[in-house]
Formats: sequence, C-alpha cells, structure tokens
Amino acid sequence: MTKLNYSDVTPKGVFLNRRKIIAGALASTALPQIGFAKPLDVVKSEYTVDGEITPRDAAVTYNNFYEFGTGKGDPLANAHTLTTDPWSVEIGGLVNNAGTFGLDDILKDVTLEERIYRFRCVEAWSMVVPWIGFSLSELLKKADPQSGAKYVAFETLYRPEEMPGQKNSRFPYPYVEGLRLDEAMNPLTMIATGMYGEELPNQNGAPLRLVVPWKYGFKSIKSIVKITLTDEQPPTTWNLIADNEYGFYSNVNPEVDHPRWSQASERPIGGGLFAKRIPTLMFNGYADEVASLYSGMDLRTNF
Ligand SMILES: Nc1nc2c(c(=O)[nH]1)N[C@H]1C(S)=C(S)[C@@H](COP(=O)(O)O)O[C@H]1N2
Ligand SMILES: [Mo]
Repeated sequence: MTKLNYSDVTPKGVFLNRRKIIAGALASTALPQIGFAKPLDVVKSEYTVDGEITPRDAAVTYNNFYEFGTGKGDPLANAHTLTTDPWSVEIGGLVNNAGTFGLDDILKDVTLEERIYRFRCVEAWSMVVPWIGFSLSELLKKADPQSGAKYVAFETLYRPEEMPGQKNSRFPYPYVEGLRLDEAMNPLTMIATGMYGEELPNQNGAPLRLVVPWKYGFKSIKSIVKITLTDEQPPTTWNLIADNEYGFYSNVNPEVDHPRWSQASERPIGGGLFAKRIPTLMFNGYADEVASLYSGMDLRTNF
C-alpha cells in the first residue's frame, strides 16, 4: 500500500487556493482559526489507514471541547481567546525527573511526524485525521518513570477567564483523563501538536493534546498542562459524570453498546448529513497493535 501524507493527497494548488477561499469566506463572519496556522515541518510515518481523510474544514469546525461550550460549533467560536504561548507541562508523581517543561523544551527532543489515524467518538461519529506529533513514550522516558508507576494521569488547563464553559458548570473541571502505563507507552499513543500539516488549532486542543486511536475520543484529552505518574487508577472526567456509561478503559468496541445507543456502526463526519454509516471495528481497527494489552480481561466489565 502506498503511504501518503496530507500534503501528498491534497494538490498544492487546491491546498493554497482553499486557504484563500476559506480566509475570504470567513473575513466577514470573523470566525477565527479556520484558516491555516503555522505550517510544520514533519516526516511521514508508517501510520496510515485505508479510506479517505476527513476534510480539514470538518475536523476544525465540528468539535468537542466542553471548556468552550457543549455545542459542536462552540469551540471554534470561543477558543481563539485561549492563550497558548507561553505554555508548560508539569510532569510529576512517580518519576525520577519531575519538573515543569516549557513547550519548546518538550519539542526540542522529539521528531514530529505525521500519523493518519482513525478517530472514533463515543457519540458514534468518526473521522480520519492526519495528526502531527510524537509518541507519548518519548516524553515519559524523559520523565523517567519509577518502577512503582502503573498509571498516567492527564489534566487540561483550568482557566475560567479564557474558558467560558468552565464558569458555573455542572461539569467537574479541570478535565482529567488517564491511561494504564502500558497503554501510555504503546507506540500508537501520541501527543499531537498539529494536524493537516499545520499547528493544532485551539479548538482541537492546542498546543498539545493526547491522541489514543483505539479508544473513544474523550480519552484524547486536550490542552494538557499536567501529567502525573501514579500507582492507582486515576479519575477520568466522563467516568465521574456517568460511570455506568463511560468506563476507565473506553476501548472502541462494536460489541459493547452505550446504554443509550449502539456502538456497532458510526457516521463519518464530513461526508454530508446522509453519509452512509460504516461498521465500527474492534479497537477502532487497531486490534493487531493493542489487543494483547487486554488479554484475559473481560471487556464488558472493563468497558
Ligand atoms: N479538555 C477536553 N478534552 C477533550 C474534550 C473536552 O471536552 N475537553 N472532548 C473530548 C471528546 S468527547 C472528543 S470526541 C475529542 C474531540 O476532538 P476534536 O474536537 O479534535 O475532534 O476531544 C476530547 N478531548
Ligand atoms: Mo467524543
């Protein structure tokens, strides 16, 4: 199979022209960040999928980022006010090299690469996204986990003055997520700093977010400021809100339905309202890479 990256599949003319079209179309409505941000130099990677990449316009306008509102368009409308520079990530807990690392400090030690991954939201829609980033394991190795570390806890920025959804909310903020350490160290697990050949737009979780392609989208926590290695399973936001609906693992699984809807199929975003639903794959199509992490586990109990 040929391996393409986003700049290959999008003819340069269309790419540049579309940028102008988008910029022009939006000048009047003053919608921020749908136009292109800073381009990133990246290398291609082995990670790609069969099927079409979701149009960029869809991926940067149809978002879940409740800190900016619960509507799919709210993050685009509200996230442009988020200050993402300066940015630092506090890494601590059961590590030998704890500290607060500036974004540049983190990026200087990694090679950014493009990875085209399937992305499946628990709401039963999906995308195919050309992310740019690096393996989370690279960052964790830098922190040097101690032998007692079993889990990794992540935390999103808490800044209500810039995140209107955090004011008077019934949701517990900051948004928190977690992985088992072996899940976090899996080569598929990445920290994304960009998508579609450019820096991450704020609404997609700038300046750095988690991407765990075999798990439901809410595990892919955005705008991370804190990473803590622990020996106990950390709390996760959606599990705190409804533990009968959202488990800690939240592996994509077509055989385990959400209490209120089927997970057997999904609606690709960007194909129009009447796009044909497609079957959902076990572990979102990444079973070869990750099924062994769960051998011997009952995936209904550990949903
Ligand atoms: N901090 C934070 N991270 C978050 C969310 C959120 O509301 N807040 N939503 C999650 C959900 S439900 C999904 S599906 C993805 C959506 O990512 P996208 O908008 O880039 O497609 O982000 C996840 N990460
Ligand atoms: Mo989601």
